[in-house]
Amino acid sequence: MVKIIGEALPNIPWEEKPGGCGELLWRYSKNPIIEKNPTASSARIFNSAVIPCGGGYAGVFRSDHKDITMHLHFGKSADGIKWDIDDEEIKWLDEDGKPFQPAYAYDPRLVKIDGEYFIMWCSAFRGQPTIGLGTTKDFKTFTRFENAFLPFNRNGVLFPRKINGNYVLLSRPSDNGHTPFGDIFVSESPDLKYWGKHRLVMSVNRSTAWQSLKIGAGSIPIETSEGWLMIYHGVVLTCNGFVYSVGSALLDIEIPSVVLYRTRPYILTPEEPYETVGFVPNVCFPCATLCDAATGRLAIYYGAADTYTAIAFGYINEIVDFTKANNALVPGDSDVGKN
Ligand code: BMA
Repeated sequence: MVKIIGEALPNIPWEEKPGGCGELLWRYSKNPIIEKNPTASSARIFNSAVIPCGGGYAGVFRSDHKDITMHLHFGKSADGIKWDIDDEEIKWLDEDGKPFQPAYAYDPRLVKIDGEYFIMWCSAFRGQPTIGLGTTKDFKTFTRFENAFLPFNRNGVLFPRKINGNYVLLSRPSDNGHTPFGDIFVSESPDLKYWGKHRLVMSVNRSTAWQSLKIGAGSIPIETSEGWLMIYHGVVLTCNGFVYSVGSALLDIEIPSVVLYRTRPYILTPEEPYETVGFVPNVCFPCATLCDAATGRLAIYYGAADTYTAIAFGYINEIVDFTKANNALVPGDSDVGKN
């Protein structure tokens, strides 16, 4: 039996698997949970992060404004489904307490470590994409750390605790455009400022087309007795453009650069109209999960077609079992990754 190291979340958003559904994951019947034009300034809210907070939920949302610029907005919810999202973007302060706004900000992730919330996002560093990192204790004052990473990088995802004394962050170095390559790496830091011990975690898998072009970490890894459960996205370039699907992997608990298992098939791929039709068709892009350690229920929050926010449900023990039973490592995955 898979043991989940985490907290109980009895009010997790949840629906049981519909009768007759043979899939590992099933979609919320009222998807999408965030429709087009959700606030006066926002054209589309998607690829966003949520976390339990104060008996309800807090979220940091990617809002593409009606002038098509990318911003982060704060939102709150009693049930994780109906969200009250600020119309104004999050106002950051730098570490000296002076206002600082990134030129653009997108694809946030959110984690709580030792009582403090940390936000990762894709940020502009002199106009080039890299990982932004910031913190808040109360979702009222937000402090942005000075350029945490060099360009070009995306999909920064912190583990939910230190490992062997250091903070650990997954990322996907790449280039400055809609990059045609990208593998997942891991970096360590004693203080969230100085990063090193960079290692390769996981490469694209060219024998499984859905993850053959680039891959990137999705939600915060979940600690289990079988390893860190990592939900990630994989991309294939078709004659009609990119298609973003979702896969799962298990990473070694003590040495997370070692991949123990990863799925050969995807576990979610664009199928529903809100995933296949939108601003960018054929995108399922996971950025967050909610997890009830008591029951193993998992709610995966994903951006759909760069237009909507949607939820898929599953059981962690079933996802772990599926990942093991449908494993396809590529050369290098099971190495420590430091060479
Ligand atoms: C990636 C990121 C995501 C987006 C995806 C599909 O490069 O920019 O934010 O969902 O492309 O457009």
